[in-house]
Amino acid sequence: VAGNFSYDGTNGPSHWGKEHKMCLGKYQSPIDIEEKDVTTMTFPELQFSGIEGSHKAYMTNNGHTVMIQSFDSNVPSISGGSLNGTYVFQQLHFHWGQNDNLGSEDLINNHSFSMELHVVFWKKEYDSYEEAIKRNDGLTVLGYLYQAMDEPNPIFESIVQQMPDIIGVGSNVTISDNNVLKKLVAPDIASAQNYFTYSGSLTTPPCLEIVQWIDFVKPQHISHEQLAAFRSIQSTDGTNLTHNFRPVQPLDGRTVYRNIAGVES
Ligand code: 1SD
Ligand code: ZN
Repeated sequence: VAGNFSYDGTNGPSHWGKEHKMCLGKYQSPIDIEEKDVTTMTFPELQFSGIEGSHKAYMTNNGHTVMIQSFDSNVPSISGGSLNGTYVFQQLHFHWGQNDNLGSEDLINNHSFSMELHVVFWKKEYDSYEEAIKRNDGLTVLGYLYQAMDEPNPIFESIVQQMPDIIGVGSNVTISDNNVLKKLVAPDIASAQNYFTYSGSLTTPPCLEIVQWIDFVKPQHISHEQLAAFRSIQSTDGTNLTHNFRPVQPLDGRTVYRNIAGVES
């Protein structure tokens, strides 16, 4: 069962392929992005809609990560960029490491960042997330990198403050800050067009190869203390979820593009 995977031991990443053959596929994520090897490209503008304004959101400990979902009628979506069509927000979640020197899933020039945020979207044309994951262009995930520093990042305030409420696997809490989604997802306008993009997979079983990855180049920050709160939640195997990143997978001939924003007319 997908629910049984973990990040160590006999259910760890090197064993996922036994039950989930796709985890052994050729177009897996994460990858190491080597800047010297990327192909520059000018894609149409990546567009965000339904991000401004507030969203009622709640967060869950699903045993593998801290996940945030929303049932608000104001549903975020994205289009443009390297995408063909409109993609609708499903959920966001985080990946982190046992210390501040690692934790991101994708690496840049073999450098790990301390944490990575994934914002998962499904292709609207397929009517639902469940249908979309059956299609090879079903999902797109936005990746945001965070480097640990001394200074706290105010966008994580409510999440960190409410983390004690989701220590147990399966527990959830309504997030007190109705702007949390907007703060996490809306990248500042200058950085939103500065991204790497490539075709890959879910980074967790069943590792479906259906994801257009869009990784923003410019890292943001989080404090050491804020990051420590993420490591305090429990995992499916009963221990603290101290780390939840998959090691990088072979690129195997795939092209990674970097968007170079065109001159506005
Ligand atoms: O790890 C997540 C997994 O929890 C689930 O959200 C899946 C999409 O449904 O995506 C993967 S990931 O590839 O975004 N890490
Ligand atoms: Zn993820």
